[in-house]
Amino acid sequence: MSLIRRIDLRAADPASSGADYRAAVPRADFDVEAAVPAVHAICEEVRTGGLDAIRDLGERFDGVRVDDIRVPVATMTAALEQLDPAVLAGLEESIARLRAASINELEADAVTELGPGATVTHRKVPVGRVGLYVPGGLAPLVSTVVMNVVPAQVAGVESIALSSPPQREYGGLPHPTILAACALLGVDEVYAVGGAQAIAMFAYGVGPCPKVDLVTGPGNIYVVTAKRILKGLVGIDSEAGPTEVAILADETADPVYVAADLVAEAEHDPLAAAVLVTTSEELADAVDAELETQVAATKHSERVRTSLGGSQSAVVLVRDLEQGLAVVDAYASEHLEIHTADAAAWAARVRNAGAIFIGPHAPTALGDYCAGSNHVLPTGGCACHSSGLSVRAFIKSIHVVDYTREGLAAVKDHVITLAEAEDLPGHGASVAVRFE
Ligand code: HSO
Repeated sequence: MSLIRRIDLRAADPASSGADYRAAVPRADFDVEAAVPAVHAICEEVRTGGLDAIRDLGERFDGVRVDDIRVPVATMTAALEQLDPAVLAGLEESIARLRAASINELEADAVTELGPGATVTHRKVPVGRVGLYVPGGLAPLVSTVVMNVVPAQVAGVESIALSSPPQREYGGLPHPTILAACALLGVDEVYAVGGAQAIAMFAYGVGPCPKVDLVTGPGNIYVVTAKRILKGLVGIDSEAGPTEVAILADETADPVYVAADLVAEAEHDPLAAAVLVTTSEELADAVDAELETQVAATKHSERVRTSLGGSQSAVVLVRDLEQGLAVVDAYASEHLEIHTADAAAWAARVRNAGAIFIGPHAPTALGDYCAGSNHVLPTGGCACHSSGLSVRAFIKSIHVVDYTREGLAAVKDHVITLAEAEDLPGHGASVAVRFE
């Protein structure tokens, strides 16, 4: 009996739709709507109870009451001084690569001359203040500090606050590696607040934390639900749920690599999804066998078993790579690896994925830390409409309209006619009056 279930789509109707394929490869139960009442209550508690409510909620959910939720800068500096030099070197490389790719992403203002004396500019302006969330959870995701902070800094955000859950074993502070990364990046406004209460703190502005304009970062179901509830009051990036990888592979793929990448994904979370879509039954069998060995040897074996054994993970057999492409496109995975001959050509045809990893030497773990891409990516199928975190998430544009009398004269009759068509004569009059 294999660790991961098998779904055979080779005989599926050639006219199968994206919806058919999405139904065939379901995701883990991550019911944000069901969590709304509980999370709404938490947000209300924070809104009405302020700092005391945050302390109470920390005690209830994180098992530690924190009096001073803002982490002293000296504590972060000390964490950086004590950081393992190898970890420091890794963080520096990760920051340098992401920063280089982020700088390259910056866009100039878009200026359009529409005629004499008629100019419209989309002026790119960074958000003023952001709240970045870094989960504690099953692992201290220090890399998530980098992935949130670097694009915000490159975008030119002036005020950056970061929050991460208080840890009982560290006296109510976030994990020291997370604090060290904040110090390394020059982020000095850090809060020991986790979960939905952190998002509510950012959105309402509570205690020492002034309200932010935008919240970004991944989190558990409470964090995601709080983002959904508070969206509008603050901007959000995407709703990042349980992490997932889809691997599209043919007979040229190396089963050892494929299995290792499935295990790496499953290591995150019992709800993580690891999906292999392949044209090769031989590869599927070899990956099954490899998983037996690798899962037994891996540190978080129980968690990996739960994830691989869950209904959200599967080995999917397809009749050809065209069908495989249709399946992975419908699935719209957070991470998509392509292990086929001509992997780059197949990658070029993908419409829906948070990030694509091409060929045998671009495992998802590279993107998690050091590729220069971002690892905060759309999950749960949201890659069909959303993008991963990037500089763009921290920049908005202002439409600047600069017309002279001559420029206005050229379109005044159209404005007046359109205003009349909408039965808004005052609009037309506001233009006509300038020419009387
Ligand atoms: N794979 C996670 C990010 C991460 N992995 C952090 C390791 N550390 C979501 O993309």
